[in-house]
Amino acid sequence: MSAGANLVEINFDGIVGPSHNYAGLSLGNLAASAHAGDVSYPRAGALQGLAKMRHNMALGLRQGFFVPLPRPNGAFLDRLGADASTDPALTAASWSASSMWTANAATVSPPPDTSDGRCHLTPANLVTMAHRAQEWPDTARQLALAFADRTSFALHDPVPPSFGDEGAANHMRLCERHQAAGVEVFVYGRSGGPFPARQHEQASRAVARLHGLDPARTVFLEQNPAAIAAGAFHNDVVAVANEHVLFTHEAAFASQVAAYQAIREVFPALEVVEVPASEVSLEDAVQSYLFNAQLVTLPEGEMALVVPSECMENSAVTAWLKSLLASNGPIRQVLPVDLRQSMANGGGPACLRLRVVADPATVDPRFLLHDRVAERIESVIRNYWPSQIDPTDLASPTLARSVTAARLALLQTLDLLQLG
Ligand code: SUG
Repeated sequence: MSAGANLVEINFDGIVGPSHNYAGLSLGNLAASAHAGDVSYPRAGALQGLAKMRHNMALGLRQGFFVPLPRPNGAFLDRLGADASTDPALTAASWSASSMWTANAATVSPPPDTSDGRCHLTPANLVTMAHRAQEWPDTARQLALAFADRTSFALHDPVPPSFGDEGAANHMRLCERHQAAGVEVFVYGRSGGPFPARQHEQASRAVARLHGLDPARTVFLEQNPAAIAAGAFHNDVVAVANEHVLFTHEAAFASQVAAYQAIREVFPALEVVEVPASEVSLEDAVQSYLFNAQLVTLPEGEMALVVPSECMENSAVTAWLKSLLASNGPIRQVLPVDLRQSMANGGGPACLRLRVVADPATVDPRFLLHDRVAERIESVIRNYWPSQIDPTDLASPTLARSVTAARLALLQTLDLLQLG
């Protein structure tokens, strides 16, 4: 394809799975650690996620979705010679609903950026965290179904395991408009701090090569170790880009000046909206998830920032947002959404979505959201998703059966039983 005429940005959100729980599995993810052991509310969480999708559709944006992966994952425990009595952390890992955060499902390079004019996707290996490393084979199956049109999409194998890859959460794209050739920015971390650096530089470089990106239009930046230490376990906790705008905390990158310079050299139109640490500290940024917003271009052409409602409860962040709206900058609206169930595990609006620039006609329609499908999804969630899960219940065979049945009911209603 590559003609570009019908290319649009489609956000594919992960439906919050019926096994959503708080087990504190992600070292360096401060929200997840703080909520370890709490009772979770999967039904409420899934309805919050669906409401966010509908909110964005109502703005005139294209919306897709991915279904939850099979949980509990018995094969994961089998391969470790474990069962539900071995270790609560392993059991919790096998139950994790973490695939909801589809910003970690894959890295996506749209057709205008790639050498063969197809949209390239590489599933993230997510090797750093055990509960996430089990995701990619099922994610790859789902991507292969959603993007089966080989004239439009190229799917790669994940980068080999020693090089940690966490997908689009550490990848940004700058462009005049989504349909035009862009500059792709990969952000990696270096180990050595108190928390794991999940994105390996070599993984980012491999993805760029596999996707056939023009080296002259590809930028590699190091994350600020202080940001990782403050809880920015992915770059999308401290920066987000959309079209020509980079919205970033001033302490996001190892060298902020060098980062802007490197991008400007290949993308002179760059407009940086930088938030100074003196107005919003890294701690406030991580607590509120201000940067884990969806920065979107509305059909009328102006940009809006879809932020978690936690931003409205942080006085430093609200003060800064007020000044943003009063300025004559490119971001004209701030739209809060309630994602409290996902947020308590460290997943804001941007974590829950994977951006794909594609012609919707080339995507399997079963993965595209419209009102009637949203109603059917809502009805399955209301009828089948557990209302609450106590982490101490995770070994329960009864709960396992209801979680499995809930997923199958969703697959059935979406005509996706082949993913069963
Ligand atoms: O990998 N939380 C996820 C949150 C991912 C957020 N994604 C982006 N920033 N794009 C993670 O840390 C918590 C699971 C638990 O503790 O049960 C978790 O996996």
